[in-house]
This record gives sequence, structure tokens and C-alpha cells, in this order.
Amino acid sequence: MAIVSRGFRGKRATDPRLPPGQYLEGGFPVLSAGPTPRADLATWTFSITGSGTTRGSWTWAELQALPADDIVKDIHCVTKWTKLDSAWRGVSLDTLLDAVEIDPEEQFALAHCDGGYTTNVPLADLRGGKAWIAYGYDGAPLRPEHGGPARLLIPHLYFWKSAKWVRSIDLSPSDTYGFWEKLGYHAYGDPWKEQRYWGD
Ligand SMILES: Nc1nc2c(c(=O)[nH]1)N[C@H]1C(S)=C(S)[C@@H](COP(=O)(O)O)O[C@H]1N2
Ligand SMILES: [Mo]
Repeated sequence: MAIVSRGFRGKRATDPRLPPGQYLEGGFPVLSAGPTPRADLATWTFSITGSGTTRGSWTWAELQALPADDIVKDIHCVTKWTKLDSAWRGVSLDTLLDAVEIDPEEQFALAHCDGGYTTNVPLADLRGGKAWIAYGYDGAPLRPEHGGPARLLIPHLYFWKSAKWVRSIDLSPSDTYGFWEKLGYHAYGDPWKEQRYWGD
């Protein structure tokens, strides 16, 4: 009887939303490679660039004026915590990318942040309702330690791709590794394929 009961509980403990090798985290850990930058919203802009030219740029007020989504997604950090049903508010990258000119060969993106952090992602992963510039979390402005005023949110990839304090996305015909990717993290980072490090 005890054995049956234990097996039953063991099975229920595995949430199907948990990717391989991950555990459930109830809190919201802060993971930053450096100090938290403080942005001045009066001069803040978010830009999309490519081949040395600016394709589009939005002030804080202009970004706030765009249609926003309320997003509820699971997020997966490569250090193995997964947070279910995290609730964000932000502007879809589809809205921003549709507003700018993009050369067909520019299929790679590198996000740049205040503080110097970078991360690469294929342009295709920023389209199709899969990525946002998020400025709200849990019904409040996104706190600075979690990337406020605004961060990239790409929940279908490991969370290091969700660049905090994002200021621009640079489009290019070639893929350039970002901060963690140069240090050995996987170029793509699919949590369901456990693409944590080079060679995974
Ligand atoms: N600019 C910047 N963005 C960043 C990071 C960082 O150090 N700097 N860390 C990444 C990593 S490894 C993770 S897991 C998440 C952590 O986000 P959080 O601190 O809101 O949990 O942010 C990602 N984005
Ligand atoms: Mo991370």
C-alpha cells in the first residue's frame, strides 16, 4: 500500500510543463552578470538597427502608446529553475519589426543592453507572437533588477536570451554570439531539447 502511494505521488510531482532537468521555482530569482543600470526614461529609446543604420526607434512614450499584450508564460533558466505562469505586459516584437525595413538576408538578431550585455537569437524567433519588449510584471512596472524599464521576453528559449535593460536589436546576415554564448552557452537554447551548452 505504501509503495503504491509513493509511486502515485512521484508521478504527480512531474509537471508536464517542466522541461528536462528543470525544477519548479516558486519565487523569482534575480540573475545578473553585473550591476543593475538605472535608465532615464526622458532620454530612453528602443531601436532596431541593421548594417550600421537605424531602421526604427521608439521613445518610452512611443513604446507605451503601442498596443500591448498581457502575456502568461513559463520561463526556464539554464541554472535549472522554471517558473510557471509568469505574468508580463509588453509590446510584441511583431509590432515593432513590422514597422521597419528589413533586408531579406538579415536573419539574425543580436540584442544590446544598458550595461553591455548581449545575446543572439534568430530573427524568426522574434516573430510569430513568440517575443516581446516587456515593461510590466505581475500588474506593476517591471522592477529594475528584473530588467526594468524594459527587457526582451522570449519564453520559448532559456531565460538568458531574455535580455534585461534591452536598448536595441541589431539585425545581420550573420550570427554573432552574445555574452553567454561566447562563454559556452548554446547558440540557440531550446529548453525542451536541453540546449544548455556548446555541443548539447
Ligand atoms: N542585461 C542582462 N540581461 C540578462 C542577464 C544579464 O546578466 N544582463 N542575465 C540573463 C540570465 S542568465 C537570466 S536567467 C535572466 C534572469 O532574469 P531575472 O533576473 O529577471 O530572473 O536574465 C537574462 N538577461
Ligand atoms: Mo540564466
